[in-house]
Amino acid sequence: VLLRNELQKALETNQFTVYYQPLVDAVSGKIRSVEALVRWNHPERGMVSPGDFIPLAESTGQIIPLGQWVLKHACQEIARLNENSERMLPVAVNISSLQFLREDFLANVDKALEESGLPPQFLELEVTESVLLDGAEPVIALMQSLNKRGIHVAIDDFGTGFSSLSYLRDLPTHKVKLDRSFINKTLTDRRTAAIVQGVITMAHHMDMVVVAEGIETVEEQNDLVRRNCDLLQGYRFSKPVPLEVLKALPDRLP
Ligand code: G
Ligand code: G
Ligand code: MN
Ligand code: NA
Repeated sequence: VLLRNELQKALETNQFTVYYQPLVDAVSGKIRSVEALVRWNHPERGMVSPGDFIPLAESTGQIIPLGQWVLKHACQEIARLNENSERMLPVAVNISSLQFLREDFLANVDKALEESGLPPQFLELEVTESVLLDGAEPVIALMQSLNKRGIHVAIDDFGTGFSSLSYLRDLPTHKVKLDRSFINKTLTDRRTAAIVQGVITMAHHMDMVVVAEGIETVEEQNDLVRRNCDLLQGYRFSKPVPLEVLKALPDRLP
């Protein structure tokens, strides 16, 4: 397959880069953390979105070296950013279920932290509910080990997988990210609004932080603030941007 070979070449010749998207405090608009999002800077096609190559990388296994590269690179860039700034930002890295469930994952996380000097409290991992496909026990054990190091795990795209309330109860996680497919329907669909409000209330009763993804308008922002959502992320505040642009963002958005 051409793309598979291209992906291999891209890994060997460093065609990937990491963009960062801020998460802001719902009340103050202050930037609280950033999410690392990989981009493929393809020699002919330009910036290729991960939606177009992550599924391929997952099917070929190339997600393992790619995911490890993103983890290492994001830790290094954010560690350096934090060294040279009074603003200390944690970085959240998306981890494929395949990568998360590998035996060497924890060792690779430790290595990325050690090599970069990023304190573990400044790393967060985002996993989706699909990580639970083969059972919750190994996932719970790994999250406990990560938590012991001070590394938090967030449930990404929450509500789109096979969300089970018992998973939400049993996983030692501190953050849920409501998928953007809910956020852009909250204003127009009562049933969506009920789910969003219900998840926020439930998560707060479990001492979890709730993030709304895909906030694009001030109306969506106001609605989620009114519903007591903790953190907001989306084009309304900033697109994912290169490190240089991130550096220049003001402390408060928009
Ligand atoms: O940045 P964008 O919205 O195009 O990302 C599309 C999808 O790719 C999202 O679901 C996002 O979680 C995923 N993604 C982005 N970067 C990474 C990464 O480094 N690793 C993994 N596993 N997924 C990523
Ligand atoms: O699955 P995950 O949540 O990691 O995906 C994040 C993806 O969502 C990224 O590809 C990012 O580019 C995209 N994204 C971030 N903010 C917005 C937004 O406000 N609107 C839309 N449509 N996409 C967004
Ligand atoms: Mn994510
Ligand atoms: Na998401």
